[in-house]
Amino acid sequence: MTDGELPRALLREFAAVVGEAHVLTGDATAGYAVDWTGRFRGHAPAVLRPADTAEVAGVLAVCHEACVPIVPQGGNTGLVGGGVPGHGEVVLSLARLDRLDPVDADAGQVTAGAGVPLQRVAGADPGLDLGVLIASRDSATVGGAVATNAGGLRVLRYGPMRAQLRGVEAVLADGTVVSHLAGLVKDNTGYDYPGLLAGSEGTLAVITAARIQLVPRPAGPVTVIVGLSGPGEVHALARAALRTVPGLLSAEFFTRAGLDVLAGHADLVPPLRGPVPAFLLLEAAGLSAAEDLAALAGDYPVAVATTPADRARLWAYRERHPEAAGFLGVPLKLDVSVPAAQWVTLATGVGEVVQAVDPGARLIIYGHVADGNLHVNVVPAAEADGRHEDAVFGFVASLGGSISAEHGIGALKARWLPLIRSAPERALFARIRAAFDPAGILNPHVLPR
Ligand code: 2HG
Ligand code: ZN
Repeated sequence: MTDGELPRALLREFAAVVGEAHVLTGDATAGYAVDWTGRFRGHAPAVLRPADTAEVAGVLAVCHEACVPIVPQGGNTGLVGGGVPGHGEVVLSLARLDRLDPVDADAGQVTAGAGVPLQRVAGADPGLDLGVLIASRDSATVGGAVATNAGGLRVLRYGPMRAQLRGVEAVLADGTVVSHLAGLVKDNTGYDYPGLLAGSEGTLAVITAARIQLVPRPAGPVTVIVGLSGPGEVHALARAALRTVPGLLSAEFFTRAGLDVLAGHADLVPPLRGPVPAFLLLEAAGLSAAEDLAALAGDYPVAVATTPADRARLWAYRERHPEAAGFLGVPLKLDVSVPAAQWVTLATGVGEVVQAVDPGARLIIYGHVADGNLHVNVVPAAEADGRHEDAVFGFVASLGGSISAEHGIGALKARWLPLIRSAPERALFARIRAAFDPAGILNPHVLPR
């Protein structure tokens, strides 16, 4: 099915499952058909807003029967067009699956509906926290974070979303519900399908709930921003922090270029005086955090924050970077990673690589240095016809890296997957996908089929 209207009979079947008020058509679908950067725009003949797992199952049974492709959508904060109906798919919004169970204090776990925003999970227990911290946590949802295996600002300490998962409930393409939510820490009873669904980008099943292992809330966190000469010093200091700061939670990087844009458009006064080319934000918790970070920063210029308000002020420099390129135009957001030993080559070389194919392009780089992860935000001057991706992804592949560190393949990167995944690997992906979704109705245009 492509762009156009759905048969009235089908809309009536959907309404019988979710209620007429939750079958949106026409103008009401607009906000669900575009991503927040404005780069990915589509059209949804309908947006369906089920209230619970049974209604999701009912919707999928109808879609399966009628061969109607769907795009599952959570908070719509994705960056690779994976949640946008780019080919006229029906949008299945999981926003109303927002039940958060009481925290299981014995296990330190919680079961959350797919539509629960991550920030609600993080605040569920005063002594516990969610190990995954991302800037879009107020809107990004549990289902989306699992489906994309979200990473973010504390991966060096707690791992990505997959590492927090102790189980999932999901609806298969034909409407069958599978559920494994007991939260057992040890449970070797067959295939780990929750782990497989993490990062599957809505292509294998629709996640309706997740069982999440919470982590102890970090005690007395200290945040510093250190001023450095460039990627070489950033990388060296971050590696030193990994070795010498036991309570390290984050090691984040940004440059003068992004900061200048934020200073001009978002009224952020630079954190350090003087012409500082590169910045390393470190956060650590625990009794010796302040001393450990001070010893590490040595004679470099540094800003230190210990109160929640001051820490939030320092974090804003990093967390507002995803907006920076948007002030200059519609950005391409290329999220790549390389082995640790190649990160400096990537961070210092990527500017030239982009200039070679688009001399007028504006570039802002930042990211999660300890994970080998760089966010390359490009505001193209030349046509965005794939040349920027060709250049950046080709460079990354030559360094042994990945074309998606944490945002997924989505629609944006599908054609470049062969750069880093072999033909036998892709054939295996296709067989797994066909086993889960033989009719090909689940997010058919993300990840190559
Ligand atoms: C971040 O680390 C997010 O801030 C978004 O992954 C990155 O917008 C981006 O390119
Ligand atoms: Zn990131």
